[in-house]
Amino acid sequence: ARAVSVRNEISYVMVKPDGVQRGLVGEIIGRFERKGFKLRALKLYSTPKEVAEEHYKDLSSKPFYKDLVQYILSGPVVAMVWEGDGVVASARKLIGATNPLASEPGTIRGDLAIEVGRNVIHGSDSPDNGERETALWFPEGLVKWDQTLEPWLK
Ligand code: 3AN
Repeated sequence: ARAVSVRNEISYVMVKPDGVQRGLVGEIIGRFERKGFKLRALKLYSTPKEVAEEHYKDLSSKPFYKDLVQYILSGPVVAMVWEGDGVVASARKLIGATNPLASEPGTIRGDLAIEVGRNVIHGSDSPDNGERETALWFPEGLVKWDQTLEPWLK
């Protein structure tokens, strides 16, 4: 059994520099808002090199690792944390497959991207990584707030 209620599940979601430069921030945030997840943190951020390297450290042996880090550092990102029951898996569905040419239409990558090396958005791939990445990108912590007009969505 989980020690923490799944209702507190969080995903670290990031509009990558191509998404920011192409003006897709509102479109992407809108999809998460309309789905009904709860925004817990949000910032436009010039990523420090150490943060980008730590974020992608599991990929450090891949041939594309250097380009990947360079891409993430090429401009500001929009860093976010979304909360909700099942948010990690659901965000991955909203985002679509890693290779945008294989992503289903209707997904963010399926609708908005064509290149794996410019795939617009990141979402955590497990609840544990949601926690780890959130701690890395938001050491200042999250915003605690009540959706006072609940229950619109449960
Ligand atoms: P996802 O972002 O869908 O979780 P991962 O974790 O396999 O995908 O890869 C992390 C990031 O590495 C991807 N978002 C993509 O930007 C980059 N990446 C993955 N595979 C490739 C590749 N073959 N060439 C270039 N970049 C890649």
